[in-house]
Amino acid sequence: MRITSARVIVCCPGRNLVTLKIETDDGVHGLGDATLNGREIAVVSYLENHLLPALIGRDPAAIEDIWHYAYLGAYWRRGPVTMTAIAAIDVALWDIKAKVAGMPIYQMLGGASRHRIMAYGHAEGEDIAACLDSAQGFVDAGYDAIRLQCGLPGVGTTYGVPKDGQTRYEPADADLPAEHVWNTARYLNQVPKLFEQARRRFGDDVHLLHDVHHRLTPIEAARLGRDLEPYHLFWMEDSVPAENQAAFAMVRSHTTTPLAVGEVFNSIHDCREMIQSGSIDYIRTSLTHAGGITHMRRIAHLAELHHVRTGCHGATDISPVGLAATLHFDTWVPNFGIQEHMPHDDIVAAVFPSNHRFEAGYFRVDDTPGHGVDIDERLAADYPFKRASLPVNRLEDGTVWDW
Ligand code: KDG
Ligand code: MG
Repeated sequence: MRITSARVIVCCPGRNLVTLKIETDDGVHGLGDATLNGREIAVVSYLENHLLPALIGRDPAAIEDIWHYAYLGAYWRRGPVTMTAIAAIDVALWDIKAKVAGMPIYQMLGGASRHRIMAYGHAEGEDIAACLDSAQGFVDAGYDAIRLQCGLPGVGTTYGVPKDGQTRYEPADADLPAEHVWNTARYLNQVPKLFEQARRRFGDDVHLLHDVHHRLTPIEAARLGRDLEPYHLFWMEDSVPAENQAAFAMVRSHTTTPLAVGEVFNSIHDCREMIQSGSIDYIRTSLTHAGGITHMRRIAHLAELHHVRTGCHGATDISPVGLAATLHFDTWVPNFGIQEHMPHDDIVAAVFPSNHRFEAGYFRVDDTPGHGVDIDERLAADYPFKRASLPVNRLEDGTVWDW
């Protein structure tokens, strides 16, 4: 079997999504997710100009060889653009291999370790009361895990909180970056109150999560972790920017609140030190941004040695193709922790037909051979690319800050 064509499909059914389609002379095709939110066209160019021409004529079954050909062959290693492009090829090739074998991808990986996948939903609100009301909807729907994000008094919109008058905060829709304002002191005072009230209202049986979104210094994160200890969080995510992996050891030394990190990582080298030093509890790398199934397996195996569990990134910038591949990974991976869930709009689901099921806070993976998601190219063509930027944060004095 040989690869006869490899092309990128960019569409914007409410948000930009980039899909790689690899076709073979046997008529089997595979799809991979190549979406890098806010930097989509950089990956398209990397694929079209550098990687795809070299795929034509190759054996699609040689996944490991093609992975290393793309990774080592660039000379310039790692980085989100490179690793998203490689991930798209990798997932498309796993899709082809599993279709040829007549199996769902999780069977190719070693079979199911679980029959359902626990996911957490996003509760959000402009203030604590609104956030708790939003969380109530998830409790009533049967979710066992909920992420809570709320606005700060006197501070405009912030990550994870809907913009004025809107019902949700995603996707980013500004042509050029919107600017948000950030106030660490108010945040550090507000978040423990949110979780105190959440525990009082929902009791101890629901898992509660929070995303700091990289906005604290290590000692501030240590304080927040300590202040949250009475409320037994499932995790505190991205508490500090992680370019300095040693910062996590410092946070860890001060608190028993479990730590999660990794959605912006793109290789095992970005998390090796913090995994090996026992500084984190959950690794959140995504297949879409960290080299596909082939590389995520390596990260998961390293994590397993150090009691670190997975918690794959699953915001709506992971397309239904990326999400489906992740669900197969989650079904197989022995050290699974949790899966993030943000529902895609109906129109996205129409462009990417799939039979994977989501009910009452749990995914159940469908057994269609491959990863089980296709693309309706004619419908996708009705939604052309639209530039959209993630926001930028500034402190109240104008200093640019982590968003
Ligand atoms: O593209 C950026 C989003 O994926 C990110 O902001 C979402 O932090 C996020 C999360 O935990 O889902
Ligand atoms: Mg996050």
